[in-house]
Amino acid sequence: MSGADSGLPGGGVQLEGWRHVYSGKVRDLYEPAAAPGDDLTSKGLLVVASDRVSAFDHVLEPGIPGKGELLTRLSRWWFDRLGVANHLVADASAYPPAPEEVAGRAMLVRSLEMFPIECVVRGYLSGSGWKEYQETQSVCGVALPAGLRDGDRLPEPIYTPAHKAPYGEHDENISFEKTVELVGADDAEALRSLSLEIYRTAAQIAEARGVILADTKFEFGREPETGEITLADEVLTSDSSRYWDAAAYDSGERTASFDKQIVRNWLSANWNQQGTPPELPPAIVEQTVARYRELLERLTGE
Ligand code: Q0Z
Repeated sequence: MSGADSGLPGGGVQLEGWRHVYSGKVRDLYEPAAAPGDDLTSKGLLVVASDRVSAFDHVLEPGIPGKGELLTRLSRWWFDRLGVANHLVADASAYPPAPEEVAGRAMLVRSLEMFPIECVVRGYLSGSGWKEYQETQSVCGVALPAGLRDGDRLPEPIYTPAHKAPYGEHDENISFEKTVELVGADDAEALRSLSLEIYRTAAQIAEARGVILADTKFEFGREPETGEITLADEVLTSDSSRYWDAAAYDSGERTASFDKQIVRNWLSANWNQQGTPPELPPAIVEQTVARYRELLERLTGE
């Protein structure tokens, strides 16, 4: 998406009452457009999920209509079920209203002191975990049994943190010991045990609905007033997680994730990964929306 399309570099749009702070590849972050030092509004942020989709490090054209709303609904559904402190603001009355154009894909959240760690948990070997395993028979310093294949279930879920890289750079897998250096032993241990606990809870809920949660990434922050470690960002969406259909998995399929796999497959077949990626054809866009919708329906029954 270009600045000319949206009015802001990075894809965000201008929202009345809010100031654009930052855009990731697919989401935009805003703060209340109040005078600095305004006590009521200085503690909240608006996280807006767009319909943008990225693959192979490019944001693609066109977007996936409804993606932002489907993923926001999924995040909220999970936050409600996890039983851990999270960053959602319950009473929004002190804040500017979320504008109509982002209603349904915006979350009003408390501003936390974020930890610089992506808290990844893997129950299955896939993606960068599979890559690292083939080279070292371990992932992020966690030793694994020999002979595992791509897509295999792990003996037990493992915590494989990554160091958050600046925008545009790749996160780097790190050892648990490195997270101790970054945030101290107490917080490093708390982040690991919270992450494993939330993964187990979520994987069990998904499994009961015929969905495998292969892996996922959490982000945590500290509540400035209480010091409480708090689950933040989006949670357990198909952008932050790898979900598989359990029936397909059991019949030997190892790659049909509930996300933009259709987009990746089409791009692999139609682009040599040089220069600007081609526009996605309407059929690919439609199949991808349907896949995101099916995941939401399978999990939530909505
Ligand atoms: C999340 C991100 C983007 C959305 C900052 N509760 C919080 N407190 C402080 N910071 C954050 C949060 Cl969620 C925070 N991100 C990642 C980027 C849109 C979220 F462009 N960055």
